[in-house]
Amino acid sequence: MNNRNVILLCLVLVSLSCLGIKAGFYKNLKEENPVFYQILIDRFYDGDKTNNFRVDKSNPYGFHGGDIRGIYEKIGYLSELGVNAVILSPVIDNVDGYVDYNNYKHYGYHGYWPENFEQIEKHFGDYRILSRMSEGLHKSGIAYIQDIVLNHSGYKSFWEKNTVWVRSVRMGGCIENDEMKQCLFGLPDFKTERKDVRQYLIKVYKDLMKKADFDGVRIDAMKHFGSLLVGELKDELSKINPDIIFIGEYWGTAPDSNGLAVLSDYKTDFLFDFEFRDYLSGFLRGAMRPEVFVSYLNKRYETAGRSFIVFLNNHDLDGIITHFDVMNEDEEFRVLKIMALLQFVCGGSPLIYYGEENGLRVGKGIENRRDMQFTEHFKGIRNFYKTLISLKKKGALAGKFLTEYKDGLLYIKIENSSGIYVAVVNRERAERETEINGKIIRINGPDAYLLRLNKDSTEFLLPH
Ligand SMILES: [Ca+2]
Ligand SMILES: [Ca+2]
Ligand SMILES: [Ca+2]
Repeated sequence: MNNRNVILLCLVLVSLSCLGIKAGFYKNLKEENPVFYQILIDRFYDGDKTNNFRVDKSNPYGFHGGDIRGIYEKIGYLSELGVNAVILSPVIDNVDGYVDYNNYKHYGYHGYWPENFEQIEKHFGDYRILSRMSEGLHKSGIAYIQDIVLNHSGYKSFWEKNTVWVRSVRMGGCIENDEMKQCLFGLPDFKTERKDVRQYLIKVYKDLMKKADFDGVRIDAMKHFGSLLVGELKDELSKINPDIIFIGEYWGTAPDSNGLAVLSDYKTDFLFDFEFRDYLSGFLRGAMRPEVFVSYLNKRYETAGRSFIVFLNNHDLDGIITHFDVMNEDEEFRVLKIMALLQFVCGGSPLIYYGEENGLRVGKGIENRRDMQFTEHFKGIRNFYKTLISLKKKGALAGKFLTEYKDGLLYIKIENSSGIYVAVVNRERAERETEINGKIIRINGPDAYLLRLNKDSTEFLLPH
């Protein structure tokens, strides 16, 4: 590019940013190889002690103090990790009260029990800090995806009294054998079959988008209100940003079952792959025959494309590590690394659940929503993740894909213009030996390596 063109380009970029239009980094999420990072705001980082009313860290179902200011302060951490986009738990006001259940007071710290859709939850901050955080993320080249609730309001919210717009367990109207009209977990359900209800919900999120400047949405529980509302919302939000990203949460989707049908019905850019983690742990535990896993992986790669978000853990499921028998620390670390490697090479778009990059243990039940730990539980795990993230972003982990199982080892080979990459996995405790590209490699299982095959050498990308 000559100097004149550089100056012209700079002028274009400057004027775009003056107009408040970002130079399109979030477009990469649709077109390239994004890595997502999911955050439960209350459990991430407490950046503002002044909003810590009723915070009780001894209650696993209560508020723990994390807030939007905390995320703002940790942008440097996220940027260094290298993720492309963060998905934040809902920010709108939730019911103040609690539900007494199993001797614990359950609060709306997770954000899925909305009350006032036109306010930010006071425990998390206000519009000012939200917009500052958004700007900070954008400056670091990180897209901001907001999780939004459209299906229901919180328990005992003021919405219950509005029987024209809402059906509820207390006021009646729930139709339990109808996925769209049931009261999910007993929560008051919006009558989204009504146009005025849809218009209201679209308006509040359009207003939120104008204030928060998010680049995409995670649509919570969309199976329970259907594609009409999702489509109308997309039309409206696209008027503000035509490149807006839609991620649909539709329980149970997977590329080789109902995933493609849901993708075409709902026209979202991404869906979650709810199946991968069970295949993965099944194979690694020895509960699944290697041929089954191999044929699953090969078929999955063909159908998943980039549209399926592949995750090991989230806030709704027991941690994948709980699928395994108890292991010692060293073995657990190696199993975590194998799972992360397979997650990044299997195709689709990987999502890191906060803390995984540090080995934060995701356990059973409420133990899947632990407080973030910014230090490593296993030394070296974060660098392992950083390498995977950087390879994924460069496009090195996509291309011609072939899996096979030979002599007790799983091989995944990926070929693209940047080279040939091979992941080798030994799921057993016994040591295995193999020859790749003229080099003898020994793997003491369970463990995995990622190699790049060069013309005259074999390079170990992982472990370092
Ligand atoms: Ca706080
Ligand atoms: Ca509240
Ligand atoms: Ca519903």
